[in-house]
Amino acid sequence: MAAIEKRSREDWQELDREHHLHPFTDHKDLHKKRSRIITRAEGVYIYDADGHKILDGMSGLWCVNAGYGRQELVDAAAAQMQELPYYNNFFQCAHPPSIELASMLKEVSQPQFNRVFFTGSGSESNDTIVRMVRTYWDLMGQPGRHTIISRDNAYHGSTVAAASLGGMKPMHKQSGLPIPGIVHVEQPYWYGSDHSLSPDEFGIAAARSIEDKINEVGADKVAAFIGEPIQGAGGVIVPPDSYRPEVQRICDKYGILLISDEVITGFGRLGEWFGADYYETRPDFMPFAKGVTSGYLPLGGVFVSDRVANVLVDKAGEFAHGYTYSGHPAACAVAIANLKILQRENLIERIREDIGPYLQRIWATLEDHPLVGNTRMVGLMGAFELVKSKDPVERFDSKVGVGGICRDLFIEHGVCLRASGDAIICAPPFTLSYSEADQIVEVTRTVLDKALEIVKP
Ligand code: PXG
Repeated sequence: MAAIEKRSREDWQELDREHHLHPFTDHKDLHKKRSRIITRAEGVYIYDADGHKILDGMSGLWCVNAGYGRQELVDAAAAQMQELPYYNNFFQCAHPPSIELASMLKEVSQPQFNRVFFTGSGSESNDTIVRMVRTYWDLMGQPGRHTIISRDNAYHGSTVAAASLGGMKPMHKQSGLPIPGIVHVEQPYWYGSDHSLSPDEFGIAAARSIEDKINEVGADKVAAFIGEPIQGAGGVIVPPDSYRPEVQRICDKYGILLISDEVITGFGRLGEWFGADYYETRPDFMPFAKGVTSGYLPLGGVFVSDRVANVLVDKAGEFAHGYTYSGHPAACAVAIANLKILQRENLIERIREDIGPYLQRIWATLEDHPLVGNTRMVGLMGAFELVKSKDPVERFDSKVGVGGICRDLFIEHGVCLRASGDAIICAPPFTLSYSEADQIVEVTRTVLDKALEIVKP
């Protein structure tokens, strides 16, 4: 029996406007336009309250990787809720779903990972890491080693520590962030540079900015470096090939812990289980969330390498940290069922060898459009950059809002993609068919033609 009353779209919009504060939203602006009310979903499509069918090219918020309407995930949640809807993992307790999931996660991750700490979200996972990293160095007898290096335009979540790790200036401005002991270096964004260096030279230089920061802060004070393998919310910033090996070399040289934020890239999006596998790095921590349950229930966590976990286990005594919903049984049961779907349907191989290369190929053809300056896609994680002119690259004035114009046109034409500034982002469910991939690219061409009419001088 549905718990939600059926109302008209207008009623929902009115109640929403009166009572609901949304995440990352300009409410004054929203109140003029009203919310789009999404009521149901199936496969790769979402449906709004007026019955419009929209291809969800963003997998919700980069999370519904197995697609919508998976009865198996619904059944897993319902069965677990009947058996044990809630119990915690505090005070020397555990339950089968959290134990089972922790051991499954060990199987799909790199060999240094034998333990996992559960949270409810990616933000909580990154907050957990800040505390674990600092505790680790305290226990190692180096209590001065508390500084974490991150990057400009990174996104690591919205809690106080996670937003501090992030490099989004507008977020920092709103609440006196970052907290002490978190510093930022440049992002590996070659297309956004002046192109005086080749991509590989630029990748090395961007990685060396980490080394410069280590020398500036003092190597004995730097605890860790955090980075998304590919920045997501920042606009799908794919680093040059030279970048990751150099980052690994620098972390190894100074003994700095490497954190690979896998909240978006984890569980197959790049055609490997994790971004660290794709880039062949050996992180000490991997925060995750989103795709672990395909978003059907909220769950996050942190893979903790033996290097750190053994010290915590042996020396920390009680590590005073945890959440009521750390390892929620229903969420863990859904995660287990979701991982089984990824394995049984070979969805990760499909991204690596089949639908990934297909969408990448047709996505790259968009570069012939006058508005498209640069396309990029790894696995099923891609973007293109809207530019005023291509050579030399000239950007639109931010007042034009070309990204927002395109995003609205996409919705009108039945496809949901996301704008990050003037980058248009695409991260569809792993079940995307060839014809659905064609639909994304065909609609994109229509949208770009219409946007060009609107923004051309
Ligand atoms: N790390 C990364 C790399 C993320 O992308 C988080 C941490 C935080 O996860 P939670 O579960 O606390 O939201 C994220 C989240 C967007 C968008 O518009 C991206 C995220 C969240 C909401 C919107 O691209 N990423």
